[in-house]
Amino acid sequence: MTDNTARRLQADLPDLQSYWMPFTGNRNFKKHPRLISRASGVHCWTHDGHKLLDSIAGLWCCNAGHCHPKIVEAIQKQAAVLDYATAFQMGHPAIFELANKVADLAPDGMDYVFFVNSGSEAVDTALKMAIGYHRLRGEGTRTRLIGRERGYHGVGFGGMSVGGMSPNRKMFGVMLPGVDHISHTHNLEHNAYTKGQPQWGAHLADDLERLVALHDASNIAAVIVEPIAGSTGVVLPPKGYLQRLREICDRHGILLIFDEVICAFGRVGDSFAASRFGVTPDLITTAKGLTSGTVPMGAVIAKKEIYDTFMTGPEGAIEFFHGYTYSGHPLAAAAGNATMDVYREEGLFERARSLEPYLEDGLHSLKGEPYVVDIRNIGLIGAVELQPIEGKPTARAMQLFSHCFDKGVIVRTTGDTAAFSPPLIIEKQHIDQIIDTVRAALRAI
Ligand code: PXG
Ligand code: PLP
Repeated sequence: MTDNTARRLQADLPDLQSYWMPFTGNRNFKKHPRLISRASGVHCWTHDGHKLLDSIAGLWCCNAGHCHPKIVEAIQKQAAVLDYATAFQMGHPAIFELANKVADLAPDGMDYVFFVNSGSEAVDTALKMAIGYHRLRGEGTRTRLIGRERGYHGVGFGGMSVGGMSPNRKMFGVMLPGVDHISHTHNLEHNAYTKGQPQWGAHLADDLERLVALHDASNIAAVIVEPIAGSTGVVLPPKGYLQRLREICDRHGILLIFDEVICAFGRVGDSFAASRFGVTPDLITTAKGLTSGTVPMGAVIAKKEIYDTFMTGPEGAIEFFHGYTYSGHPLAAAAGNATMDVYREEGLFERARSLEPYLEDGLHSLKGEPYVVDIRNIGLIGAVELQPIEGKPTARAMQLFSHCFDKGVIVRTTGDTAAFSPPLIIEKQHIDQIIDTVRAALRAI
């Protein structure tokens, strides 16, 4: 009997063999499985009954908390009434309703919503919209796409190409041609331990001018950035940075895309980071909190001018040759509608904003603990960056993860940074538990 079989029998696990797991060390995991079998509110439980405080809301997505009864009920009802309807030349009521709700939350003038099934699909969709928009306006040379170093825009060929995290790119060849990157804004020397947005770094937006000078604006379709970079370990925009990017884009006729897959729906104490920072992009990509993580769904929110530009040509003709079999799926639509209602009824965006100082104080109280080199936060997003173990990048953060997991708290690590993005229903006592557990872990590892 292998170790794995022994464990499985002991804990009544399924056979783990055939599942090729995403973004996972498969062989290691299958030797030491961690299966989540149940969740409720801010907690989840492993297959063998270990209770965990979920400090990352699943993966930045379960903003309304796990298994919210209203969302569960809406999905159950929808499944019994309409399981599927094609989105191509057809529709169903719930998806129109959801589009209106999302457009109502979006910044003024961003009135149109295109549904997809994930953040990666949202990004690839937005990039295609940007290129198509310029072509329809007679500027077909604008095909280049600009991303940012350390950016994460999902795993499709488009998102990976504009993305800037090298492990996600290095295996996969030449990617999309005509892509370039501006520099990232992470800088410990100037900005370590800043609460909220750093003061230093707005000028880094000027790196876009360098690429405009190199490629010429007439060849550039769009710039895509995460207003707050999440996956790379939480990087906040310096004060004035996003405004400056907006100005440069306007000056050169370049579309600005905000990838708000993690920032939207209350995570930053507002409906979108665009609203919180007072900068309106041309396109917003989102997913995750759109259904509070319950049913896969993403969306691209477009300015009226972009939608209107597509609404030309003979009536009856398809305007945008793009879409997915599951675009606007009824179960996702039902989940999305219920999620928007819960956010409003429970005032969860305001709740996130009001808890921000408490999380901020808790996180920054970890300054001076072993290995801590920086702490960053905004809304209900936090990060604690650790000094890597010499020659073993990521190992320190993995030790922290394992220690916290054993003590009942899930934290997310990326590189040597621990990230926090709890459900917006979190209470102060849970924040205390997260901070206490991380503090004890730092002293123990
Ligand atoms: N854009 C951004 C900004 C994201 O954060 C995606 C696109 C892709 O979404 P999908 O739904 O295709 O995964 C994301 C996803 C992490 C982590 O560790 C974050 C994400 C995915 C996996 C891990 O922080 N965000
Ligand atoms: N591959 C094949 C052979 C298909 O028929 C389809 C959709 O019909 C796809 C890929 C795309 O699948 P989806 O629409 O779910 O993205």
